Amino acid sequence: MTHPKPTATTAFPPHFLWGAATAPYQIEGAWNEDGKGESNWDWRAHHTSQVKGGATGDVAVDHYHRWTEDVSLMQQLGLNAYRFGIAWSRVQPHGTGAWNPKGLAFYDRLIDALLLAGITPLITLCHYDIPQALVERGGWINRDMTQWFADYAGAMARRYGDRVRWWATLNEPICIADGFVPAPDDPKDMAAVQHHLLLAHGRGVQAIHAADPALKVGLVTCLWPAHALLGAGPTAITAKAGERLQFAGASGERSGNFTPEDAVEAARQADVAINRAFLDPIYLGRYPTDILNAPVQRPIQEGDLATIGTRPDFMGINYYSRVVAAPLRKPDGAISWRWVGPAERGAPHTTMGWEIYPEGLREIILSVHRDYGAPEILITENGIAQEDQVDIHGRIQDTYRSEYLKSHLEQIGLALADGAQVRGYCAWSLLDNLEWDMGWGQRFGLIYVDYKTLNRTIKDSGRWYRDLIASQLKASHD
Ligand code: IFM
Repeated sequence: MTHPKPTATTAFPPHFLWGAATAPYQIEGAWNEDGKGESNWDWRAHHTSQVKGGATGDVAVDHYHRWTEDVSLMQQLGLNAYRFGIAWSRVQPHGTGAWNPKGLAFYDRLIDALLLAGITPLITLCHYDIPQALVERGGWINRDMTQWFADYAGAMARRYGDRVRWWATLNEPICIADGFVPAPDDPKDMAAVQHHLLLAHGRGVQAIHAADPALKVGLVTCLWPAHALLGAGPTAITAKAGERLQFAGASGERSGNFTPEDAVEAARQADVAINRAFLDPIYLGRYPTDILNAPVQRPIQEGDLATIGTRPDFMGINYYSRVVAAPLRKPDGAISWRWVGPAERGAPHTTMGWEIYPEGLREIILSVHRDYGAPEILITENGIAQEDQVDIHGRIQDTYRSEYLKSHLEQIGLALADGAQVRGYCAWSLLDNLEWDMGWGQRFGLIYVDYKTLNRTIKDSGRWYRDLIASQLKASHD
């Protein structure tokens, strides 16, 4: 099997961060060790049947005990950056009140070892998990949560800010809102959660800057360029949200009960719901009109938008795919949208059911560059889940993963050439890990983990990434 050559088309800037990312619940394990409190994810795995196959993060991939080996693997990959999360319930078991010295010390040790290995640490403060004690007080539905989060963020910045410069407040608020509120089906609660997440982010930025204005703080969102589906089947044409329909004969032609303009409107709505609902308030200080006109109002109080609009120092983008939207008709005749997955369109996709669409990365980078004042950008996650096989020699020949990473890095190279301020890239993920409700079935790692023995093996894609990093760093020093 041949792997792509370890070169991306463009030379990346000299101080580019070449990293990999993880999240605490997905890798740490030790769910109740050394004074750690229960998190919402511990509770979910223990008390519901929502996680596939009854999987839990009780042991996860045992990073809590194997972190020295994992740092050494990062060195073997030649990473100069590592994005990881702090499990809030490990450092402050109840989310307010007493701190847990052993939990705090764990991250001290990890940070110090990373620095010693020449690896820049990037911290995420909330990668979905929060202390269960806070869920019992209403979680993200409760406005007080925004202050509890800010207090936690400030404390972490005071503790680790002497050694860690890059801070992400929340990972993917859309997923936190969709999956983790106690009453996810209640639109009023959902509106409150979405607003409180943004407010928590804004207060978090302020708390971290109060600890040290030199720290770089941002929000991590999962951005999906939204395209309109025009027609049916594998040959269906797609158009970008907001794009004028320029192709011959498209405008005005009907597909079923819908016109192409209806499809473009569907894509515009998808773009608002997935991307702009989070980015507009932060970068423009206002919610999109669709959200302000929605039947269920967000509980916005005076001053909230100014807080949410506190300009972050960077934008963290997780990129996996695009959304292709088709129009739906609401009972009142208005258009709404539905996601048309790649399987339905016959497009290539991963085992997550996500279309492989590297061009969307350049598109989304350039659209945020244009629409939000050329922010500094970190690609905080990008990767592919596939069914990796270990061959008889113990090797994982995951050419598809190297190809995936290469094709996406090429798009970053093109965006850089167009002037975008991309500062770094983190592959998702360093290690195979627990994919939330999907359990153990989705392997995203550069490093294979045998879930029985917990042994780690660098996959061929990890070696490919290592060679790419080495050649890029060499080129930038020559
Ligand atoms: O595993 C997740 C990660 O925790 C958040 N971003 C998407 C990844 C793949 O689903």
